[in-house]
Amino acid sequence: MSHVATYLTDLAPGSGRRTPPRSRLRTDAPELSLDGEWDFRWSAAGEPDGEWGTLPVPAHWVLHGLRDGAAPYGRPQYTNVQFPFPIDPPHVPDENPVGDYRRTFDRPDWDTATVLLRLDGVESVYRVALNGTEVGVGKGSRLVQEFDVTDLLVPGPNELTVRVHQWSSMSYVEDQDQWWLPGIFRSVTLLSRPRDGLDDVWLRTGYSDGRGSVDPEITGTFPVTVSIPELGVERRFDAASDVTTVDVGPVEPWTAETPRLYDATVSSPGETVSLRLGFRTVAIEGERFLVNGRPVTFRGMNRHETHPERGRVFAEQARADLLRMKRHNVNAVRTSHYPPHHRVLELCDELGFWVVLENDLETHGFEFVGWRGNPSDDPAWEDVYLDRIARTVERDKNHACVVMWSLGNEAGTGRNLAATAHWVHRRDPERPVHYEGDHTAAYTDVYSRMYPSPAEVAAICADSGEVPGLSAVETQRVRARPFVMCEYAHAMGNGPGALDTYDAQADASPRHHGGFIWEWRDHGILTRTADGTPYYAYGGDFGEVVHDGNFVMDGMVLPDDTPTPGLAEFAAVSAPVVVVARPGSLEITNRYHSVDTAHLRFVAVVEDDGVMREETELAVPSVPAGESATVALPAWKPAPDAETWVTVRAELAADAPWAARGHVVSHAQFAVAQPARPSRPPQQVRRADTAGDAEFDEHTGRLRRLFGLDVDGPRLELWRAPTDNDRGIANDSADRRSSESRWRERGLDRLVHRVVSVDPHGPVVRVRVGAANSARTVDVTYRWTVADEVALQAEIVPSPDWDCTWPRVGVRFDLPPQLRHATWFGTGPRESYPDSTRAALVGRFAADLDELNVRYSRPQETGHRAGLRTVEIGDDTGVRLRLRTVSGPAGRRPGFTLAAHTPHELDRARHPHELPPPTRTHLFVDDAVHGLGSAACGVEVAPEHSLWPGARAFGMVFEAP
Ligand code: IPT
Repeated sequence: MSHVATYLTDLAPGSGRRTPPRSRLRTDAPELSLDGEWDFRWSAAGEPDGEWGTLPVPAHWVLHGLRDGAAPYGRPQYTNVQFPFPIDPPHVPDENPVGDYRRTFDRPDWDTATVLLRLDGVESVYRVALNGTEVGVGKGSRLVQEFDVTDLLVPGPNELTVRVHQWSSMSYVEDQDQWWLPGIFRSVTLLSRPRDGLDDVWLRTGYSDGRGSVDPEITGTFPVTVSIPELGVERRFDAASDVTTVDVGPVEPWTAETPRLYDATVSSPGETVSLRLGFRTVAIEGERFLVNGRPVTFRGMNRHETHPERGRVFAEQARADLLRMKRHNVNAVRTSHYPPHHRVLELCDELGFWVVLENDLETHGFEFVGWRGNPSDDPAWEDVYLDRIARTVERDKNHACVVMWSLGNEAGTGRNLAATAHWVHRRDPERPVHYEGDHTAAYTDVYSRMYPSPAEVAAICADSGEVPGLSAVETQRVRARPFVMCEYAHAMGNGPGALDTYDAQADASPRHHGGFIWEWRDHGILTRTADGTPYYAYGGDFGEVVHDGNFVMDGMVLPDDTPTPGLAEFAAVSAPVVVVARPGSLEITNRYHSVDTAHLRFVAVVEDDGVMREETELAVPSVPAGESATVALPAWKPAPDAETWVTVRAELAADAPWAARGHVVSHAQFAVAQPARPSRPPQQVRRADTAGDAEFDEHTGRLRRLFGLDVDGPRLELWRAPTDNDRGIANDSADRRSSESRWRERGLDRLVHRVVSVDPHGPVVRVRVGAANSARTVDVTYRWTVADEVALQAEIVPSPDWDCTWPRVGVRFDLPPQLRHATWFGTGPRESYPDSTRAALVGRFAADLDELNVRYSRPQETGHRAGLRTVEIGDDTGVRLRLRTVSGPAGRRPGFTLAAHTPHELDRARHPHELPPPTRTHLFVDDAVHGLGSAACGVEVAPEHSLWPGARAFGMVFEAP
């Protein structure tokens, strides 16, 4: 006989006084919150028998004290696919942390038929007792569970205990890519269920031809009255058999763009519940996914519940995050990979998002054993699967925002998933079923892929030819369905690239309904080093036996809420209104689902060398959804001695709930003309004095002083601190190696330099660069002209045997560390890389070192700004150095990076706090850089954005301040 409680390993979905799942409703029936400080004791294995302390509910016990570096109750563990225990289903190790919770409450004075105890989320399995009598066992970490405790309550004080186990058989179906965070992490509430109350209410809404409808499904005591005061609707049903669909007359429809909600109430003799109704109809017609008869394109985010201090405990931060999404042109959310806190759905209804609501189900670790024993195809697990999907659908079925149900994530395939699909089809025929693991669309309604290459997307959207990996019949079947990318463009570290490629594909095909970026936020956990330095931890930082490192830091927003450049790129690419501006004309394409452009004003800004000349509001007629219009633009004259750029912005004409008037929704730019640049720098620049302004080392030919500054350089640099994408093996990689490993193999991280010759006339300095035990070389010639100005031309000739891309090709100058400020005319304000250029505009910008570089939780390449014209670099006393680039063939110009650390320093650090204190400011002038790609989980940098070795020449001119 095992000493382990059977509920830890059985395959029942729970037991005891569990009651059937139902909607989450706002009710006038009284409730008693049991949140707050509970008695708590803990054991790393076996029954806790020590002293009782306290712990708040809701909270994860492993996060308790962690922000101060303490860990009284164990530590979080991060794994992606791996199970952090032996794959021995349904068993779990004896080393299974247990938390005992205890609190008392006074029995409320309720005149009530039934009292329910509701637990909104407990990870992973728990047993509840009231006054010493067992109430039941709850399972399904992110699923609400109610228990009937009516006859266990006693007058006066009642003692409630909950024993929570970290691991159980259910851990095998909760293997999502996230931290393992045990504890009662959502609320606990006592609910009075009144006599003659409402057991469940579902007001299914519809919208067609300007009219709304409500199709009620009500269980409870009749008569029941449904009212929607704003629409003058009040319908009484005397019995369940009387309930019929109600035509509510003309309404404004609900969409993600027009989240119009109507307050409604449903009253029985003993209870009134309130709902907020959005009228909309979801349908699939052939290959099209429609809401209110119009196709939807998801420009979405995968959203986990994560907070650096609270973990998956809900925080009102969720609202700020959703507002941030709205401001970045995100119109959809996939609740990866479980139902979120119920407030999130209310917020999505209110703010407007298309939501794909996902079940709490993932068995990904079975992949490591060839899916042998996968619960998804084992009849013994069927009840667990059906129970989970029912609890998911029932709780949130009233939300207008939910337009699709997702059966789960990465759970292989099998009969239990097909059974859950059938269950959803029976229960809610309106909303389509999504599940990516159904690779042949055998039981789901949309065809979903994660991280497809653009080539695969093209094949799916084509009408002939093969779809990789599918038979002819399967190909036909998937092409007959709407296509979505439930995950694409992995936002880990610096990246992803090629967002514009994916966006263009979604635009081009009626079958393609867009996708969801992986993912919205980094999951970093705030903690401290032994010496008290705060930092955001990732996998491995808590001494886990197995872990997946910083794969949990793959969001568009950093743990401290900082939006990444990837998010700015997403916003630019995903603009609901596409603006194409060229001399004389402006073309506007409205990509909204249903709103016209009347809420936007279009503004043209004319700048000469980045200096504002004029700002004009353009007269643009309102463009209906799905249509385009072209309007004439004034003919602006180029400035005689400057670059003139016109930027057209589409901005909010009035405040919206998610952004203020003036918020830019879309932008476009064009150059009025590119006159030849004046050969002389602007007048205020002092002429260089050959003798004193530039001093070179006579042996190395390197600069020692420049305009009185201590400067060392140039030095050819081909290395960048690998990005997470550089480190990843792309799913379309031919040789299954990362860029980083190819680069390191060729020694790009350990180049050494040999001065070949220094000709003092110029000077002209020749240097040969190579790596240990490699015959590959790069010859660099630095041609200086110190006459009226200090000019450098760098010429680069690689030996012909290079066989891998280069991360960058440029030169580095080391400057005094006080030089921390840059003002430049070039692209900005944020960084850009060859496959992530859409957020960058040509203009004049200013930033200091901290703003110029992104503080990724794992340090890596950051901060390249392409197309530099001029930059002024200064310290607190003012500008100390000016540099202008020389335009090369086709007007191309080098880009720049200003950084406090070298690529080698960044490369060596696993966390920002491990970086050495800065000793120099490093200025890189790069003729070219390699793209970003999405290889951390996805595809390689596209060939046209890859940097291949070749001969190049580029120039720059230094000017005195
Ligand atoms: C995919 C998972 O669905 C998601 O949870 C996350 O792990 C993501 O990858 C990577 O961060 S699954 C992967 C095998 C493509």
